[in-house]
Amino acid sequence: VQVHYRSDYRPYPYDIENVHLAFDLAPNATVVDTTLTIQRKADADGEEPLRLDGVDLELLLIAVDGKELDESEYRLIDDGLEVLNPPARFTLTTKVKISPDTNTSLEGLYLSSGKYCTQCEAEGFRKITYYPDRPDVMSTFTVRIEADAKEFPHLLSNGNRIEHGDLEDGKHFAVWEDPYKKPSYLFALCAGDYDLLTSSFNTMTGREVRLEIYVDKGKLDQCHHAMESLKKAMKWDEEVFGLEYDLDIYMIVAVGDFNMGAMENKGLNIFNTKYVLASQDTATDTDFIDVEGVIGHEYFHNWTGNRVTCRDWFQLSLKEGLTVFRDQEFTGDQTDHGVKRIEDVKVIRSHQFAEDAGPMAHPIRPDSYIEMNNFYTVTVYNKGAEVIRMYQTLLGRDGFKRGLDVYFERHDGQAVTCEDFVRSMEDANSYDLKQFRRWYSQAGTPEVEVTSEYDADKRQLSLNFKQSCPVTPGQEEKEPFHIPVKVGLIDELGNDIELKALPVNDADAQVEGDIVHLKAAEQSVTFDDVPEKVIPSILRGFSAPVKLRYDYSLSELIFLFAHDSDSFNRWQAGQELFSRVIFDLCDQLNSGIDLSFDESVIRATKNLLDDSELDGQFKSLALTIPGVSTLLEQVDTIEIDHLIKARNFLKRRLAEELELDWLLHYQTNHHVGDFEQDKESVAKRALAGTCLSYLMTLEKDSVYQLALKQLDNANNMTDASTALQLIVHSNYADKIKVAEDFYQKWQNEELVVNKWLAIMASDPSDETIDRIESLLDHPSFELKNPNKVRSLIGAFTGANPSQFHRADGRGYEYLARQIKALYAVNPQVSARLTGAFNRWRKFDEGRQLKMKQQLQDILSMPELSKDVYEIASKALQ
Ligand code: B3K
Ligand code: ZN
Repeated sequence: VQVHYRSDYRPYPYDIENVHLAFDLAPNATVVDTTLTIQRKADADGEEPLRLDGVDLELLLIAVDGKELDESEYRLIDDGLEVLNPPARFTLTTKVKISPDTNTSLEGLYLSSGKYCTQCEAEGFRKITYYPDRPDVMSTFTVRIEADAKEFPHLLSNGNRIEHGDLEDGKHFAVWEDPYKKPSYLFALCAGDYDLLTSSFNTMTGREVRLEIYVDKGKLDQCHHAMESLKKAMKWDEEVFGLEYDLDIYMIVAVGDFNMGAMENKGLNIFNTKYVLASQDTATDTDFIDVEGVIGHEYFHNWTGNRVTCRDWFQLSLKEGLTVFRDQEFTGDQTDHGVKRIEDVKVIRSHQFAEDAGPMAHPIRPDSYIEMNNFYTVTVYNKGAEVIRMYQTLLGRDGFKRGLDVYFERHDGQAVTCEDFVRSMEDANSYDLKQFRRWYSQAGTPEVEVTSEYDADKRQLSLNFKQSCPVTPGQEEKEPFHIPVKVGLIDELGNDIELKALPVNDADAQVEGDIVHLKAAEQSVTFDDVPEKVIPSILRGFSAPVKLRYDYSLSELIFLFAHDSDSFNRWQAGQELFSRVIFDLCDQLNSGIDLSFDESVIRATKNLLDDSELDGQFKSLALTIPGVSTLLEQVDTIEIDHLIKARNFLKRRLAEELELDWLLHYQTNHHVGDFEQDKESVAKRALAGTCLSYLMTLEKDSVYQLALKQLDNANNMTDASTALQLIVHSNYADKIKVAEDFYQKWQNEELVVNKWLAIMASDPSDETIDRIESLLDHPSFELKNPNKVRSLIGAFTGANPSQFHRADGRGYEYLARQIKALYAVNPQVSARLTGAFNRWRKFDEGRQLKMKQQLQDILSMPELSKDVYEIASKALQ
């Protein structure tokens, strides 16, 4: 296998001045005619052949300046071709044949329910034609599409449609021209018979942009939220960042078969239906927010990704980290920043920390890869967004904005690097980011240990910080990071006291406002004028993606849970409280003693539940016990059965002790009657759901009846799916009948069926494996469809720890079988599934052996895709 290294970067020796593509669409024999105007760069070596990428293409013709080449003039090589002795300036024509119908990888040009679409990022364009398929080769594209007029009335590509008309034999054509230079990964083509929703947006300079959303027939009524979201995103980017859309048309096409969420192709986004379609009946409140977020994300890419793109794929976080940060801020502005922050940090703690501590650990700017698609990770995306957020913390909102302005001024129309971004931030603010750059080069989650000392005579409190970062693959030694730690000091009454940091000589150890700039491996700061009993609140707002350790007493945590003015740390205190109880319970299970925990935890929970000042959404988050994957990242090794048992014990005890409270809050928040989707109604549904989930652990018939009633009477998918999940995941005797009825009712709504599959797969009961075995043959399931695979198999591995980690190994066997069935069909999705084994070393010996065996089996498969090979082989290293 070939490993690609960041340090090997060399510019492409040619400019491609423009690209003409002509598609004659046919399921098994699409013909692509390509004409490239090519100019050798002044400093390039003329002896070198011209290299083009190409995969799974049947070459029908190749010509230079109109003259067909004979076999001595070019050479087919692995994954490409070379033109030997090319002139300094010429046009290259190729004609290739491809087969969209048999393309199950969903990369390149493929068919999804009878409609053509493309996915080119990262390296899918080479499955369409011969081309230098790398992001630093930018060109203007003209695209002609020809197809049957009845079957494919809409023929779409990037930019503006400049021509269209009818042809013989019932065919028609359209020609599209994109005036902006772009890399091949942003190319898109769609052809099919869709329903179309149109609208328009007036930009800040008064231009009218036509907005179009194309969906499967019959789904038009589920597109309005996406359209509104798009307009909000366009407006938001103008208002917050002064960024205006640049074409006269913006199109979104929704497809049911898609490897990820969506794709930001210039002027023609292609979306997974999951992030477009939403209606009260079929989508949950979370789905609505996710649709808005992903629509925003892809729209924001038009500037951060498309206008300024990446020089090479190692720089992926340049566009993804920045764009995730932008979509997080957008969603925060539309909803609630405190709640949004907690949701985002949950992803970091449960998924990114796991990745950073496992065999796939890589810096946000990786140094090498085997398959680029494996590096669209929570590290590149979400930790990347945390790094961008830290700029804003260090430089302030204005400073960050100034840095972005310089970035766009300097690099609009270019393919650049993370280093170019850092320099823009530095230059715009005259701020030294030398040490900060280590966030780009070092993998692993830094650990920050803090102790405090109080000097009663001087009334001074010192915080002593120690930072370290664990070893990660290929990185033995780590240098200290520049970590902005936001702190507060809370007095006995729960109020923040004013921070007066003592000046220090060491310029590296400064405190600015409430930010401690941690730069050395060990560092102390002292605050003056501090009353005796203050409690430090550290890493407020999760100001850096690190693991913080501070030895709070139980009562201090409870105090913070009740009083911290920083809503993130208030939530965090509760999470730490619950975690601590769970790990204590694990110890008790290990020593075989009766389980118990401090009563004060119950009171703290009740106080939070009863706090009438608090927003319901926040309450719901604060009352949710950390999930198993988050808990796993807090310890080195774990007896998983004990962990799950301890977690269930805590939840049930809280349910028993506070039964009437949960019930009361369920009743006041659960709403029957007209459906509203304002912030307050959404919050109430969330809190009611949390209360009901506690009550369900009581296994009482009266509670089952409540859940059944909620399901039967629901006029929205949030209430319905919450109730269904609680019933299916309980021991209610008739649960399977309930599940079947739900399926019958929704069998024609694919996205709802996917929720149903995920609920079935995440049922913690022992029968689940048998059930999901048979679901593989159920009409609702289709191995070729990534959404189905994620719903059934992804939910099993990701949301069903007790069954996936069954001691008998059947969970591991099940997963391995699916990977083996899928790797040749869809390499990307099967590689994702394989990642579920990444943390195998954390488990007991028996489970370790079983997971390891499955990984070895997978590696021994014939013609294993390099996607799966990379994940499995790294896991075993
Ligand atoms: N840029 C795409 C992701 C492409 C993934 C390729 N395997 C979607 C996004 O981040 O907006
Ligand atoms: Zn993105």
